[in-house]
Amino acid sequence: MSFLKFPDNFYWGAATAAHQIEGNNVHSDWWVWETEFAGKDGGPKERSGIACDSYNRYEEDFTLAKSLNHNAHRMSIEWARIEPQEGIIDEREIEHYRKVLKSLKSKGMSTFVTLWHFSLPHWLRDKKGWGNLLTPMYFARYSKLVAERLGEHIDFFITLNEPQAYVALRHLVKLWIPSMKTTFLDFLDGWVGLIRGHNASYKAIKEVNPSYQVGIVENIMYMEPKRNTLWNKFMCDWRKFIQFRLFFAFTLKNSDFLGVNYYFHDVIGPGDYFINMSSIETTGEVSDWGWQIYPEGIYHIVKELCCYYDKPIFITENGLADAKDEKRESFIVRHLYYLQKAISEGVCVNGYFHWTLMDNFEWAEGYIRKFGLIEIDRENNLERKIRPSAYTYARICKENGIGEDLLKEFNLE
Ligand code: GCO
Repeated sequence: MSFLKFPDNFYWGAATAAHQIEGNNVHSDWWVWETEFAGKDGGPKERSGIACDSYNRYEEDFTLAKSLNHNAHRMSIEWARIEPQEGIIDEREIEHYRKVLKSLKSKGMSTFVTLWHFSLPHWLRDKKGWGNLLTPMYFARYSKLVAERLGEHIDFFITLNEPQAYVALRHLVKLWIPSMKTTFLDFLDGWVGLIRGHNASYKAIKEVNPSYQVGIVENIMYMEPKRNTLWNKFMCDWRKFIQFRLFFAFTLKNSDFLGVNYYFHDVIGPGDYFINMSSIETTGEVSDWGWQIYPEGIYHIVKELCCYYDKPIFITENGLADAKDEKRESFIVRHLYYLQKAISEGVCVNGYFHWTLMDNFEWAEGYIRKFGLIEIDRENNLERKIRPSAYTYARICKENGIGEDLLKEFNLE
């Protein structure tokens, strides 16, 4: 097989989220939860603390990303910094993010900016977060502000990151910022709030400038029936319906593009009515976190999304926990091989963002999960050390395709 080319002007980069890398996100609900419960029952394993100190070291981070040939970068703006108290805007933080975005732009990198990546301003938590009927309006107000003040430096707006995963992990699994009092109603309230939040945010950004590109990011598992029986296939469709199709049905007309985070392969049996951690595949080759590595899944999901929704797609996250960097290179090459295959069959995918640029704070897990193209040495002043796999990815970004030697090395004939 010869060189596999990606479309011209393809966006290549890595994705990050503010709370996971910036450090000292003191006005957010996550920070307050960590402060109260880290290391205890119902709390995260540890506190985020200074994280990667990217709030101060962003220039260094972007210089590294640029040196690895990334031509785009996905980051998030922290609502809790911009609006630390209800209705009070911190101008210094707006100026901070202006510098951050300008730094990317000055390096010739396109900017993909998520407005909400899981953490909320703490004042909103006291008002039940997304469960409050007014939260979509607050979110639209903040979105409008970002669009007005910083929009000139933003190429793609992402309203929400993985809303479905968030409400499920908070209110059903009760892993993230859990509350003893949480009921199924809170789950539904949060879910509806996030749908309304996306739609209100989209409209607010478009009012500022109708040409701004605005989309949403969902976690899409590759789901397939355990056996090819009618019931299993039906269950599989049902699971897709509740996991993302229903959400998309309410938000699609207000999305210029779809962002896909791909991590999981799920095999659905006759009784798997709802997400069931045990059906998520953990067999065969797995990451440090035990998640199955299933590159072919990316092909199937973008093919399906393309024919269902007919919207441009970006892979906004895809990666693995791999502290020793033993599997990352093959992970990247093989996922990109299948992505290119879908593109060559006509699927409109315009970019790929690896999760993540550097090791960071994983929501309930703390620092144990090493997803970075770059290692962060936490014992040594957060020193950034590029992992070998990052260079292979850098080569693919530079050549805008996968070389013949890599295809041979990973038996992708
Ligand atoms: C999510 C997020 C990321 C995670 C990543 C690894 O999906 O939870 O978007 O913030 O860190 O997916 O779990």
